Amino acid sequence: MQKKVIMATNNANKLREVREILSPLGIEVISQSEAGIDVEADESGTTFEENAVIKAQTIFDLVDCPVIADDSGLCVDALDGRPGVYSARYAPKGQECAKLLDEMKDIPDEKRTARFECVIAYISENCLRTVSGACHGKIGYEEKGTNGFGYDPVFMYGDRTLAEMSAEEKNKISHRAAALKALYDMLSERNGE
Ligand code: ITT
Repeated sequence: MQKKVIMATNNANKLREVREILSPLGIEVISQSEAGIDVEADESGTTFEENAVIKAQTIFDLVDCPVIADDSGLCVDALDGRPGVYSARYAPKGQECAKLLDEMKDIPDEKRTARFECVIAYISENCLRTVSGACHGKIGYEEKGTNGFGYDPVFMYGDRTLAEMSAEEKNKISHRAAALKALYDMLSERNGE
């Protein structure tokens, strides 16, 4: 894997987590804003994979460096996989957990299963790859914890929410960590071919 990549995102929390995971592996992650790019890709896809590729391609067309993009979201079984690819648009920022808890107020414990999914797209001059990762848990009954972002305060992993975990703990078990590990493994193998 190249030692420097640009990350196509406007989400500072994602950027932070990707850096926390990739820096110890010797990979420098430059944000699109640090690269001087101020664009918002049109996330018109209906799958995480489509949107991850759209975001990465939009930035790759403007730079001379490998690009990664993360498309991710929360899929709740009792809601037939919603909010899924629409997780960022489900409610105004900061209100997503309250809205989800309200929508799930009558759902019994055994039906509160959910998963975070993440697809990472990687594009370089001669390569376009996607990898995915998931993190399985349950939706709790109240917001707990102040770490993380998005739906972390209501996503139970064991007996704690992701927002109650340290960054280090979350980065061992998260959907994003799993996808990035798959990416690193795949690109390391490819370099060794
Ligand atoms: P970019 O497209 O600029 O990367 P975004 O926030 O719009 O940023 P997505 O379209 O992929 O990104 O939407 C992902 C949403 O899913 C995100 O805004 C959160 O609401 C939720 N999400 C994804 N990963 C999460 C995580 O680790 N913890 C909590 N919520 C998460």
